[in-house]
Amino acid sequence: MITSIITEALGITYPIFQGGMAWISEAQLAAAVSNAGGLGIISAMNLDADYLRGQIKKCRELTDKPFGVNVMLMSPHVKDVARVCAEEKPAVVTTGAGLPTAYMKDWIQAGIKVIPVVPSTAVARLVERAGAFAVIAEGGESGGHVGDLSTMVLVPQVVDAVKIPVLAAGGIADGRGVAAAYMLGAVGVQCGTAFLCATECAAHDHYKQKVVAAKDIDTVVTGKRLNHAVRSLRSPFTRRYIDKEYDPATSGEELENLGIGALRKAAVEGDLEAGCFLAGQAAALVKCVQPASKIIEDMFVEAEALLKGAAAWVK
Ligand code: TUI
Repeated sequence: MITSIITEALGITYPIFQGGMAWISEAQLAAAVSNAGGLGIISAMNLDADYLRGQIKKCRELTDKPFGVNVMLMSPHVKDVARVCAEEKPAVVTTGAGLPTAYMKDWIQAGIKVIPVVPSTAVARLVERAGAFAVIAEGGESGGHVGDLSTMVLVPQVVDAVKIPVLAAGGIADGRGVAAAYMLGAVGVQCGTAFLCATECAAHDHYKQKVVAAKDIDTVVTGKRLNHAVRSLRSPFTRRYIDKEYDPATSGEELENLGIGALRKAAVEGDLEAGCFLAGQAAALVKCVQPASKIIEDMFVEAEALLKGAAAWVK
Protein backbone atom coordinates (compact mmCIF):
# COMPACT_ATOMS: atom_id res chain seq x y z
CA MET A 1 0.00 0.00 0.00
CA ILE A 2 1.43 3.38 -0.99
CA THR A 3 0.18 6.00 1.45
CA SER A 4 1.01 9.66 1.80
CA ILE A 5 -0.18 12.84 3.43
CA ILE A 6 -2.71 13.03 0.56
CA THR A 7 -4.39 9.67 1.26
CA GLU A 8 -4.47 10.43 4.98
CA ALA A 9 -5.79 13.99 4.68
CA LEU A 10 -8.48 13.13 2.14
CA GLY A 11 -9.47 9.71 3.44
CA ILE A 12 -8.76 7.98 0.12
CA THR A 13 -7.02 4.62 -0.41
CA TYR A 14 -4.77 5.40 -3.37
CA PRO A 15 -2.90 8.71 -3.90
CA ILE A 16 -4.40 9.27 -7.33
CA PHE A 17 -6.70 11.99 -8.64
CA GLN A 18 -8.68 11.65 -11.86
CA GLY A 19 -8.12 14.81 -13.87
CA GLY A 20 -10.99 17.20 -14.48
CA MET A 21 -11.48 16.90 -18.23
CA ALA A 22 -14.06 19.04 -20.03
CA TRP A 23 -16.89 16.94 -21.58
CA ILE A 24 -15.30 13.81 -20.07
CA SER A 25 -15.18 14.04 -16.29
CA GLU A 26 -18.84 13.58 -15.41
CA ALA A 27 -20.37 12.32 -12.17
CA GLN A 28 -20.41 8.70 -13.30
CA LEU A 29 -16.64 8.60 -13.92
CA ALA A 30 -15.83 10.62 -10.79
CA ALA A 31 -17.94 8.29 -8.63
CA ALA A 32 -16.31 5.20 -10.16
CA VAL A 33 -12.82 6.54 -9.38
CA SER A 34 -13.80 7.52 -5.83
CA ASN A 35 -15.47 4.13 -5.26
CA ALA A 36 -12.24 2.49 -6.46
CA GLY A 37 -10.27 4.37 -3.77
CA GLY A 38 -8.90 7.32 -5.75
CA LEU A 39 -10.25 10.86 -5.86
CA GLY A 40 -12.80 11.28 -8.64
CA ILE A 41 -13.22 14.78 -10.00
CA ILE A 42 -16.19 16.35 -11.78
CA SER A 43 -15.30 18.94 -14.43
CA ALA A 44 -17.37 22.13 -14.24
CA MET A 45 -15.87 22.88 -17.71
CA ASN A 46 -17.51 25.84 -19.41
CA LEU A 47 -21.10 25.01 -18.49
CA ASP A 48 -23.27 26.85 -15.99
CA ALA A 49 -23.93 26.54 -12.25
CA ASP A 50 -27.02 24.32 -12.69
CA TYR A 51 -25.02 21.76 -14.65
CA LEU A 52 -22.44 21.56 -11.86
CA ARG A 53 -25.05 21.35 -9.13
CA GLY A 54 -26.75 18.47 -10.98
CA GLN A 55 -23.45 16.62 -11.41
CA ILE A 56 -22.56 16.99 -7.71
CA LYS A 57 -25.99 15.66 -6.73
CA LYS A 58 -25.61 12.70 -9.09
CA CYS A 59 -22.12 11.95 -7.79
CA ARG A 60 -23.40 11.95 -4.19
CA GLU A 61 -26.05 9.41 -5.24
CA LEU A 62 -23.35 7.16 -6.75
CA THR A 63 -20.72 7.33 -3.99
CA ASP A 64 -20.36 8.15 -0.32
CA LYS A 65 -16.60 8.59 -0.79
CA PRO A 66 -14.90 11.99 -1.12
CA PHE A 67 -14.70 13.55 -4.58
CA GLY A 68 -13.60 16.85 -6.09
CA VAL A 69 -14.73 19.50 -8.56
CA ASN A 70 -12.42 21.01 -11.17
CA VAL A 71 -13.03 24.68 -11.92
CA MET A 72 -11.78 25.75 -15.34
CA LEU A 73 -10.88 29.37 -14.74
CA MET A 74 -11.43 30.48 -18.34
CA SER A 75 -15.08 29.45 -18.13
CA PRO A 76 -17.58 32.26 -18.78
CA HIS A 77 -19.51 30.89 -15.76
CA VAL A 78 -16.54 30.79 -13.40
CA LYS A 79 -18.05 33.12 -10.76
CA ASP A 80 -21.31 31.16 -10.51
CA VAL A 81 -19.50 27.85 -10.56
CA ALA A 82 -17.16 29.04 -7.79
CA ARG A 83 -20.19 29.96 -5.67
CA VAL A 84 -21.77 26.55 -6.22
CA CYS A 85 -18.54 24.96 -4.97
CA ALA A 86 -18.60 27.05 -1.78
CA GLU A 87 -22.25 26.06 -1.23
CA GLU A 88 -22.01 22.36 -2.11
CA LYS A 89 -18.65 21.83 -0.39
CA PRO A 90 -17.00 18.98 -2.31
CA ALA A 91 -13.98 17.61 -0.39
CA VAL A 92 -11.58 19.15 -2.92
CA VAL A 93 -11.61 21.88 -5.55
CA THR A 94 -8.91 21.69 -8.20
CA THR A 95 -8.44 24.51 -10.68
CA GLY A 96 -6.95 24.82 -14.14
CA ALA A 97 -6.09 27.27 -16.89
CA GLY A 98 -5.53 30.31 -14.69
CA LEU A 99 -5.08 31.80 -11.23
CA PRO A 100 -7.75 30.80 -8.68
CA THR A 101 -6.75 33.29 -5.97
CA ALA A 102 -9.95 35.39 -6.25
CA TYR A 103 -12.08 32.40 -5.18
CA MET A 104 -9.83 30.60 -2.74
CA LYS A 105 -10.87 32.44 0.42
CA ASP A 106 -14.53 31.41 0.03
CA TRP A 107 -13.65 27.80 -0.73
CA ILE A 108 -11.24 27.52 2.19
CA GLN A 109 -13.81 29.11 4.52
CA ALA A 110 -16.28 26.44 3.37
CA GLY A 111 -13.81 23.78 4.55
CA ILE A 112 -12.81 22.73 1.01
CA LYS A 113 -9.22 21.67 0.32
CA VAL A 114 -8.07 23.77 -2.63
CA ILE A 115 -5.55 22.05 -4.89
CA PRO A 116 -4.71 24.14 -8.00
CA VAL A 117 -2.97 22.82 -11.09
CA VAL A 118 0.24 24.80 -11.60
CA PRO A 119 2.52 24.97 -14.64
CA SER A 120 5.44 26.77 -12.87
CA THR A 121 7.12 27.40 -9.52
CA ALA A 122 5.89 31.03 -9.51
CA VAL A 123 2.23 29.99 -9.72
CA ALA A 124 2.85 27.27 -7.10
CA ARG A 125 4.26 29.84 -4.64
CA LEU A 126 1.41 32.24 -5.31
CA VAL A 127 -1.33 29.71 -4.58
CA GLU A 128 0.55 28.43 -1.53
CA ARG A 129 0.49 31.99 -0.12
CA ALA A 130 -3.28 32.12 -0.84
CA GLY A 131 -3.85 29.00 1.30
CA ALA A 132 -3.73 26.06 -1.13
CA PHE A 133 -3.71 22.69 0.65
CA ALA A 134 -1.52 21.16 -2.08
CA VAL A 135 -0.66 21.73 -5.73
CA ILE A 136 -0.73 19.56 -8.82
CA ALA A 137 2.42 20.23 -10.87
CA GLU A 138 1.33 19.43 -14.41
CA GLY A 139 3.95 18.95 -17.11
CA GLY A 140 3.38 19.70 -20.78
CA GLU A 141 3.04 15.98 -21.59
CA SER A 142 -0.54 16.27 -20.38
CA GLY A 143 -3.58 16.69 -22.55
CA GLY A 144 -5.56 19.88 -22.94
CA HIS A 145 -4.20 23.26 -21.92
CA VAL A 146 -0.46 22.82 -21.41
CA GLY A 147 2.42 24.75 -19.86
CA ASP A 148 5.98 24.77 -21.22
CA LEU A 149 7.83 22.57 -18.74
CA SER A 150 7.91 18.79 -18.74
CA THR A 151 6.86 16.77 -15.69
CA MET A 152 10.43 15.54 -15.09
CA VAL A 153 11.80 19.03 -14.48
CA LEU A 154 8.67 20.77 -13.17
CA VAL A 155 7.82 18.42 -10.29
CA PRO A 156 11.15 18.53 -8.38
CA GLN A 157 11.34 22.31 -8.79
CA VAL A 158 7.80 22.79 -7.45
CA VAL A 159 8.64 20.38 -4.58
CA ASP A 160 11.60 22.63 -3.72
CA ALA A 161 9.60 25.85 -4.14
CA VAL A 162 6.72 25.14 -1.73
CA LYS A 163 6.15 23.52 1.66
CA ILE A 164 2.69 22.12 0.82
CA PRO A 165 2.27 18.64 -0.74
CA VAL A 166 2.82 18.28 -4.48
CA LEU A 167 1.07 15.86 -6.82
CA ALA A 168 2.53 15.12 -10.25
CA ALA A 169 0.58 15.15 -13.51
CA GLY A 170 1.42 14.89 -17.18
CA GLY A 171 2.58 11.69 -18.87
CA ILE A 172 1.57 9.32 -16.06
CA ALA A 173 -0.55 6.30 -17.00
CA ASP A 174 1.11 3.29 -15.37
CA GLY A 175 2.98 2.18 -12.26
CA ARG A 176 6.31 3.33 -13.67
CA GLY A 177 4.98 6.86 -13.87
CA VAL A 178 3.63 6.69 -10.32
CA ALA A 179 6.96 5.38 -8.97
CA ALA A 180 8.86 8.07 -10.89
CA ALA A 181 6.56 10.77 -9.47
CA TYR A 182 7.38 9.62 -5.94
CA MET A 183 11.10 9.69 -6.77
CA LEU A 184 10.67 13.31 -7.91
CA GLY A 185 9.22 14.21 -4.51
CA ALA A 186 5.50 14.05 -5.30
CA VAL A 187 3.09 12.48 -2.81
CA GLY A 188 0.50 11.48 -5.38
CA VAL A 189 -0.44 11.71 -9.03
CA GLN A 190 -3.21 13.04 -11.21
CA CYS A 191 -4.09 11.13 -14.39
CA GLY A 192 -6.47 12.26 -17.10
CA THR A 193 -5.75 10.34 -20.28
CA ALA A 194 -5.63 6.98 -18.46
CA PHE A 195 -9.18 7.51 -17.17
CA LEU A 196 -10.48 8.59 -20.58
CA CYS A 197 -10.44 4.88 -21.34
CA ALA A 198 -12.27 3.82 -18.18
CA THR A 199 -15.37 1.74 -18.87
CA GLU A 200 -17.36 4.21 -16.74
CA CYS A 201 -16.18 7.22 -18.78
CA ALA A 202 -19.01 8.51 -20.97
CA ALA A 203 -16.70 9.74 -23.74
CA HIS A 204 -17.73 8.44 -27.17
CA ASP A 205 -16.26 5.08 -28.10
CA HIS A 206 -14.42 6.66 -31.08
CA TYR A 207 -12.54 8.84 -28.56
CA LYS A 208 -11.50 5.82 -26.48
CA GLN A 209 -10.46 3.88 -29.59
CA LYS A 210 -8.31 6.81 -30.76
CA VAL A 211 -6.53 6.86 -27.39
CA VAL A 212 -6.00 3.07 -27.42
CA ALA A 213 -4.63 3.24 -30.99
CA ALA A 214 -2.31 6.20 -30.28
CA LYS A 215 1.45 5.76 -30.67
CA ASP A 216 4.23 7.80 -29.08
CA ILE A 217 4.18 10.66 -31.61
CA ASP A 218 0.44 10.84 -32.13
CA THR A 219 -0.28 13.95 -30.05
CA VAL A 220 0.34 17.52 -31.14
CA VAL A 221 0.19 20.98 -29.55
CA THR A 222 -1.90 23.62 -31.28
CA GLY A 223 -2.86 27.15 -30.30
CA LYS A 224 0.58 28.52 -29.39
CA ARG A 225 -0.06 31.49 -31.70
CA LEU A 226 -3.01 32.46 -29.47
CA ASN A 227 -0.96 31.85 -26.29
CA HIS A 228 -3.30 28.98 -25.61
CA ALA A 229 -1.37 25.81 -26.23
CA VAL A 230 -3.55 22.69 -26.21
CA ARG A 231 -2.40 19.09 -26.66
CA SER A 232 -4.63 16.67 -28.53
CA LEU A 233 -4.48 13.57 -30.70
CA ARG A 234 -3.55 14.19 -34.33
CA SER A 235 -6.73 14.29 -36.40
CA PRO A 236 -8.25 15.95 -39.47
CA PHE A 237 -9.15 18.84 -37.09
CA THR A 238 -5.56 19.38 -35.90
CA ARG A 239 -4.25 19.15 -39.49
CA ARG A 240 -6.68 21.88 -40.63
CA TYR A 241 -5.93 23.98 -37.54
CA ILE A 242 -2.15 23.74 -38.01
CA ASP A 243 -2.42 24.76 -41.68
CA LYS A 244 -4.31 27.89 -40.59
CA GLU A 245 -2.14 28.56 -37.52
CA TYR A 246 1.00 28.84 -39.68
CA ASP A 247 -0.74 30.80 -42.42
CA PRO A 248 -0.22 34.55 -41.76
CA ALA A 249 -3.38 35.32 -43.75
CA THR A 250 -5.49 33.67 -41.01
CA SER A 251 -6.63 36.10 -38.32
CA GLY A 252 -6.53 35.28 -34.61
CA GLU A 253 -10.31 35.53 -34.51
CA GLU A 254 -10.69 33.01 -37.33
CA LEU A 255 -8.38 30.64 -35.44
CA GLU A 256 -10.39 31.03 -32.23
CA ASN A 257 -13.61 30.30 -34.08
CA LEU A 258 -12.12 27.13 -35.57
CA GLY A 259 -11.86 25.56 -32.12
CA ILE A 260 -15.35 26.34 -30.86
CA GLY A 261 -17.38 23.22 -30.22
CA ALA A 262 -14.64 20.85 -31.46
CA LEU A 263 -14.13 19.23 -28.06
CA ARG A 264 -17.82 18.51 -27.63
CA LYS A 265 -17.90 17.05 -31.14
CA ALA A 266 -15.11 14.65 -30.12
CA ALA A 267 -16.37 13.61 -26.69
CA VAL A 268 -20.12 13.54 -27.26
CA GLU A 269 -20.52 12.84 -30.99
CA GLY A 270 -17.27 10.95 -31.63
CA ASP A 271 -16.91 13.05 -34.80
CA LEU A 272 -13.59 11.82 -36.23
CA GLU A 273 -13.57 14.55 -38.92
CA ALA A 274 -14.45 17.69 -36.93
CA GLY A 275 -13.67 16.68 -33.34
CA CYS A 276 -10.68 17.82 -31.26
CA PHE A 277 -9.63 14.83 -29.15
CA LEU A 278 -7.70 16.27 -26.21
CA ALA A 279 -5.26 13.73 -24.78
CA GLY A 280 -1.79 13.62 -23.28
CA GLN A 281 1.35 11.90 -24.49
CA ALA A 282 0.49 9.06 -22.11
CA ALA A 283 -2.18 8.00 -24.61
CA ALA A 284 0.44 5.66 -26.07
CA LEU A 285 0.66 3.89 -22.69
CA VAL A 286 -3.09 3.22 -22.56
CA LYS A 287 -3.71 -0.19 -24.12
CA CYS A 288 -7.38 -0.98 -23.51
CA VAL A 289 -10.71 0.14 -22.08
CA GLN A 290 -11.20 -1.25 -18.57
CA PRO A 291 -12.97 -0.34 -15.33
CA ALA A 292 -11.53 2.54 -13.29
CA SER A 293 -10.87 0.13 -10.40
CA LYS A 294 -8.67 -2.06 -12.64
CA ILE A 295 -6.78 0.97 -13.99
CA ILE A 296 -5.96 2.06 -10.44
CA GLU A 297 -5.15 -1.42 -9.08
CA ASP A 298 -2.81 -2.27 -11.98
CA MET A 299 -1.04 1.06 -11.59
CA PHE A 300 -0.44 0.68 -7.86
CA VAL A 301 0.51 -3.03 -7.94
CA GLU A 302 3.21 -2.09 -10.45
CA ALA A 303 4.31 1.06 -8.59
CA GLU A 304 4.58 -0.81 -5.28
CA ALA A 305 6.72 -3.56 -6.81
CA LEU A 306 9.00 -0.96 -8.39
CA LEU A 307 9.39 1.13 -5.26
CA LYS A 308 9.97 -1.95 -3.07
CA GLY A 309 12.54 -3.26 -5.53
CA ALA A 310 14.39 0.04 -5.81
CA ALA A 311 16.67 -0.71 -2.84
CA ALA A 312 18.22 -3.58 -4.82
CA TRP A 313 19.73 -1.07 -7.26
CA VAL A 314 21.86 0.48 -4.50
CA LYS A 315 24.99 -1.50 -3.58
O1 TUI B 1 -6.58 23.33 -17.40
C1 TUI B 1 -5.94 22.41 -17.83
N1 TUI B 1 -6.26 21.78 -18.98
C2 TUI B 1 -7.33 22.10 -19.76
S1 TUI B 1 -8.43 23.33 -19.49
C3 TUI B 1 -9.23 22.95 -20.89
S2 TUI B 1 -10.64 23.81 -21.40
C4 TUI B 1 -10.37 24.00 -22.99
N2 TUI B 1 -11.31 23.53 -23.77
C5 TUI B 1 -11.18 23.64 -25.07
C6 TUI B 1 -10.08 24.22 -25.62
C7 TUI B 1 -9.11 24.69 -24.81
C8 TUI B 1 -9.23 24.57 -23.47
C9 TUI B 1 -8.65 21.93 -21.49
N3 TUI B 1 -7.58 21.47 -20.85
N4 TUI B 1 -4.86 21.95 -17.18
C10 TUI B 1 -4.39 22.59 -16.02
C11 TUI B 1 -3.47 23.68 -16.36
N5 TUI B 1 -3.50 24.85 -15.76
N6 TUI B 1 -2.51 23.66 -17.28
C12 TUI B 1 -1.89 24.88 -17.22
C13 TUI B 1 -2.53 25.59 -16.25
C14 TUI B 1 -2.27 26.93 -15.76
C15 TUI B 1 -1.76 27.91 -16.59
C16 TUI B 1 -1.50 29.18 -16.08
C17 TUI B 1 -2.53 27.23 -14.42
C18 TUI B 1 -2.29 28.49 -13.92
C19 TUI B 1 -1.78 29.46 -14.75
O2 TUI B 1 -1.57 30.66 -14.16
C20 TUI B 1 -0.87 31.67 -14.84
C21 TUI B 1 -1.73 32.49 -15.69
O3 TUI B 1 -1.12 33.22 -16.50
O4 TUI B 1 -2.96 32.43 -15.61
